[in-house]
Amino acid sequence: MSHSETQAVRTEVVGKAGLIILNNPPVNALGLKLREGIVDALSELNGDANVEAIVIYGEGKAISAGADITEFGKTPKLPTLPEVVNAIETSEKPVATVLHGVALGGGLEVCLASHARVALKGTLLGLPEVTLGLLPGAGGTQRLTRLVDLETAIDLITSGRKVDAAKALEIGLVDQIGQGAPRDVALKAANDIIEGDLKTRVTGELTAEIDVDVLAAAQEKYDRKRPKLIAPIKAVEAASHAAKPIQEGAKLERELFLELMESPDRQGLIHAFSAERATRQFPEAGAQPRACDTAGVIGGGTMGVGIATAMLLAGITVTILETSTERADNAKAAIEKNLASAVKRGKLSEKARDERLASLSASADLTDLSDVDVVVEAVFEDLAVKTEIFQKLDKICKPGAVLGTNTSYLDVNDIAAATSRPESVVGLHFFSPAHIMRLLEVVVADKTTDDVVATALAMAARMKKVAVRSGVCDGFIGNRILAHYRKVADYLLLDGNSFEQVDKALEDFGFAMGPFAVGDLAGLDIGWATRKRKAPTRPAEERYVTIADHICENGWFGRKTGRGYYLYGDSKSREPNPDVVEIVEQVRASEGIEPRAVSDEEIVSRYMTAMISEASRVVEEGIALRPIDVDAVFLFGYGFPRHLGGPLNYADRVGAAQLVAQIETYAKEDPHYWQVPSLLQKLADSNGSFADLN
Ligand code: T1G
Repeated sequence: MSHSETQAVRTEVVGKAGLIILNNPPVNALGLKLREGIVDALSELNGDANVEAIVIYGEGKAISAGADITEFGKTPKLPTLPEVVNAIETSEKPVATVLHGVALGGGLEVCLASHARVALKGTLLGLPEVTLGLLPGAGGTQRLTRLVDLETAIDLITSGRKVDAAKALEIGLVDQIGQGAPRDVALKAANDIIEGDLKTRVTGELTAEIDVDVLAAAQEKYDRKRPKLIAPIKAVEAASHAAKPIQEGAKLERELFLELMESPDRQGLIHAFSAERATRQFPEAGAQPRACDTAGVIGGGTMGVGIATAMLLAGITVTILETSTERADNAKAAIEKNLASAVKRGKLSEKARDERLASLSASADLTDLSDVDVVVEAVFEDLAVKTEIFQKLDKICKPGAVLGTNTSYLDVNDIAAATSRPESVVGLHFFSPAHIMRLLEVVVADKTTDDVVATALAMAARMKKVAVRSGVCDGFIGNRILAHYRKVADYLLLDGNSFEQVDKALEDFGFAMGPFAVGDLAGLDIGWATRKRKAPTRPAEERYVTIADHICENGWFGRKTGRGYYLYGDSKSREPNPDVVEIVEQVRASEGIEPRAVSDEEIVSRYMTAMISEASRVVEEGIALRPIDVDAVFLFGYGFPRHLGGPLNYADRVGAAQLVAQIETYAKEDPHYWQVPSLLQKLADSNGSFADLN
C-alpha cells in the first residue's frame, strides 16, 4: 500500500516482520479509513513472501478506543468491524497485536481476533459497550469467553469495567507484557513468533466453557437492577452463544448488537458521552489560560475541604485558609482523610498521596495567598462576608491571580465589583462532595475576561471535572432549574400523593433517589434557608407549600438529625416519619384540600415537564450555551438517569407539542406556575427539537 493512500494505516516490512501501523488521532477510533486500511494491509502482507509474522500496533495515545462513536446511528460503510476482525483471525500468516494506552470496545475485539496479544505495562483493556447502551458487536462476547473464564468474561462484558495489563495477563486475556515503545515491542513480538517464543493460536477455534448457572445469575442480577437497562441483559444472551461455532455465535451476537443500536438507551447513553465532552466548547476556550499551578482555598468547611482535595488530586499546590490556625489545621486533617480514602479506594498510590500532602499547607493569614495563581473562596453564603474577603484579596493577591468564588447563587457581578480587577473574578460552582462530583459550573460574569474563563476550563480539565459554562442568575443553571421543578413535588404532596409514592415513582423512572429522600440527605435546613431568603420577593400569586417549613420548625432536617420525611434509625429500610404524615394531613385540612393522588405516570410527567420548562428558559436566556449543557449539568451534578441523556434530550422524546399540551392542561389549576416557555412554543410550532440547538 502506498503511504500516500491512507495515512490512517500504513505497512512496513522489517526483515520477516510485517508491521501494520494505526494512526488515526486522537484515539485510533476504528472509522472507515482504519477498517479499510487494516483489511488492505493484511492482504498486502499475506501476499509478501518475505513476511513470516504480522504485527498490528498503534501510534499516538492508544492502540484503539474502539469503534468510531461518531458513526453510530448511520449506515456502516463496508468493511464492517466484524469483517475486519474476521480478516485478522483468518489471516494465513500469524497476526499479533501490541496493546498500549487503551484497548477498548472494538479496539479490544481487534486484538482478541489476533493470534497473540502483547500489552505494554499500564495498558487498560475493556469492553465498555454496555455503558453506551450496546454490547461488543465484533465478536467480543464470543472470543473473550474463549480466552478467560465465563464469570470474569461476563463481569467485564456487562460492567464495562477496565482491567490493566497485569490483570489481563493473569486472567489469560493477553499473552505477554511488553517493555518499550509499541514499535519495538511489535518487532520483538514478530521475532518471538518466528522463533517460537511467542505461541500463537486462533481464538475462534478455542472452546468456551459455558456454565448456565453463571449465565442465569447474571441475567437475574440485571433483571433486578434499577434502572433496568437492556444492554447488559442482551450481552449475557450474546455470551450464551459462545459454545457455538464462532461464525454462528458472532452472527447471533451481531443481531443483538444491531437491535441495541436502535434502542433509546443507546441514544441516551451516547448523548451523555457527547455531553461530557461537548460542554468544553466554551466561546472563550481558545484564549491563552493563565497559570493554575498554585491555589488558595478560603474556607475549611465541607466545600472548601472538598475543593482543596480535588485540586490536590489534580497536582495543584494548595493553601487552605481558615479564620484560625486551629480551624486551618482541622481543615488540613479533613483533607488528609479524603486523600487516605482515595488511597483505600485505589484511586491514589501511597507515594502520590505523600507528594500531594507535601504540597498542602494550612494558614490563618490571608497574606499567605499573595503569590498563588488562583484563589477559590468557599465561605458562608453571605454577600457582605464575600465582598469583604474579595476586597482584601484585591490588595493581597499578585497581579493576574484568578479570583474564584464558589457561591451557589449570589450575583458574581456584585462580588467582582468589590475588587479593582473584576476581569479576574469568575464563579467556580463546585458540587458537594467537591472531590467526587464531576460537575463544575463556570459562572462568567459581565467583566470576566476570556483568559480567566480559559483558566477555569484548564483547571477543570486537570481536576477531570465536567465544566459547564453558566451566565449569572439566581442558582445559575442547575439550582435555578431545581428550585423550579422541586415545587412540583411539594404540590403533589399537598394535593394528595404521599411523599413515599412521589419518591418511588421518580426512582422507578430512573433517579437514584426521589426528591424527598434527596432533601433528607442534603439537609432540609438548606431548602428552608433558601425559601426564607426568597420569601420577600416571592410573587403573591405563587402557590406556597408550608409542609417542609413545619418539618424544619421541629428541628427535623433529615438524616443528620435522624429524621426528616423518613426515619433514619439503624434499619436500612426507609421508614416514613409518622409525624410528617400527620403534618401533611394537618396542612391539607387547614387549606381545605380534598386529597387526590395522581398516578405514578402523572407524577413523572409533571415533574419532568416542570424541569424541562425551566431548562428551556435557561437556554433561551443564554444562561446555558446549549441544551446539551443543561443535560450535562443534570447528568453530572443531579443524578439524572444517564440512559435518558439529560432533561432536554429526554424532552425530545416527549416532543415539544406534547409538552406544551401538558403545561396547558396543568395551567388550568395553577396558571402562575405552569406557563409555556416561548422557546418550547417555538419548537412546538416548528416541529423542532432541542437537539437542533446543540
Ligand atoms: N470514537 C470516536 N471518538 C472518540 C472515541 C471513540 N470511540 N473515544 C474517544 N473519542 C474522542 C472524544 O470524543 C474526544 O474528542 C477525544 O477522542 C479524546 O477523548 C463494535 C460498537 C479513550 C478513555 O466506549 O472512554 O467499540 O472532544 O476527551 O479523557 O463492539 O475517550 O477531543 O473532539 O475522552 O483521555 C467503545 C470511549 C466504542 C471508549 C480517552 N469505546 N472513549 O479518554 O479523552 S463502541 C468506548 C473513552 C464499540 C464495538 C463497539 C475515552 C478514552 P474531542 P477524551 P480521555
